[in-house]
Amino acid sequence: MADKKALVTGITGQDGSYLAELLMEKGYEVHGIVRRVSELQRDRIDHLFPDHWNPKMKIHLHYGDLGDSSSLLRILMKVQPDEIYNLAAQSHVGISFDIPEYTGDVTGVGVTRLLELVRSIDLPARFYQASSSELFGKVLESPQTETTTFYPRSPYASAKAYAFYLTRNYRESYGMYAVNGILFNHESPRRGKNFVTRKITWSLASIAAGRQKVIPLGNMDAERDWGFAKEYVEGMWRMLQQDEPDDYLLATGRTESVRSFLELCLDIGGFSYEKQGEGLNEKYIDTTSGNKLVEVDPYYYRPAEVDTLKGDASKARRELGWAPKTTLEELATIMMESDFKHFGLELPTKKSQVLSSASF
Ligand code: NAP
Ligand code: G4F
Repeated sequence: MADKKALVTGITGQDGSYLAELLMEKGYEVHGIVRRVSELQRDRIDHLFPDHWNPKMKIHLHYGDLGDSSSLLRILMKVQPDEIYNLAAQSHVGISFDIPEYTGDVTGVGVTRLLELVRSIDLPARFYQASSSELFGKVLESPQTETTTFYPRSPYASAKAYAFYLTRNYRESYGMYAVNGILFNHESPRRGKNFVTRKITWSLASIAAGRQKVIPLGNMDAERDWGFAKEYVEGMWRMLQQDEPDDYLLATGRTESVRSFLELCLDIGGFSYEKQGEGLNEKYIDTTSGNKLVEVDPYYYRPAEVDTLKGDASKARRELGWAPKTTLEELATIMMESDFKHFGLELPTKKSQVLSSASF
């Protein structure tokens, strides 16, 4: 039997790169959609190509854009995928307030383009939509489950809400195997450097290397349910292997504040520090050098904030057999170690030795 074919939009992103690895390990022929950019930067997937990877594995890239139906049609017709993972999006919540129309077009209407093309050409492909815990926004209950009512708080979340309902609507209207994975925040050494966890780990490594002085942060009271991205892509795949299509939530069930994550990383990095002040005057001082390590910069405040998120992934655990394994302490150590390594440094504490042999 021929290998299954998967089409991954957003393959150059954090999740796309881990998912492509997973699918290749499972023997899939993987096709990814990439955008035209002025400078090729495909660091997250460079290692997947045959010269650097097992030559039996298959991966192909196609130029396209979620804003461009004709490119999507051409790719769908050519690839004829068995499974489609729609991970492409303008995925930054804060930036969505600056570019709301573009975010709506790509993150929201982009899903219509894909689903309507799949339907129009009668492609019998299973479809995964990357939905988000941002849908819960100003949360109406805690922990959040698949039945919690949405309360989006940003142009990004509003676009994702549209995409969520459209995916469900195509499943119910046309009998398509189209599912939503409502994923809570998941991080890794491949996380973009303008998301808060990676901003913290990268900046602390940069400070330790003498290349940066201060980390400016926004709302440190915000609380998130952070998991490890590599484990979450396994959940995506499992959602497309069920007898019947359904929507699932993936989360750890543990919530911590941005401030707690920062202090965890300061500890892992071996910094001696003291927190001073409150609100806009809050700062962290390096007690060895006297230098300021962290300050509040209101530039990073959002017009509307998602204060707290905490997911209950019981349904995924029960029906998909999916459960997170990596603790937040392990995740922070993996990320800190990777960023310290980038600057030619080692973590001062040796907590990370067991984790360091694996490839992330
Ligand atoms: P990411 O690192 O920001 O990756 C986004 C991907 O989408 C990149 O490959 C990007 O390409 C691509 N993309 C952006 N605009 C596009 C367009 N117009 N046409 C085609 N491709 C486009 O995001 P991620 O963290 O991997 O997240 C993957 C998906 O899950 C996103 O839809 C995100 O909203 C959703 N999600 C993420 C989380 C999380 O915690 N990570 C949680 C819930 C849901 P370039 O490389 O060219 O920029
Ligand atoms: O790391 P963040 O930018 O992630 P956010 O907004 O939770 O969104 C991420 O997770 C969603 C899942 O819930 C995804 F759907 C979405 O695509 C994305 O991957 O911000 C986390 C929190 C926010 O409350 C933010 O206000 O950290 C706060 N924060 C404080 N200082 C900061 C900063 N966020 C960023 N990006 N940069 C800061 O300096």
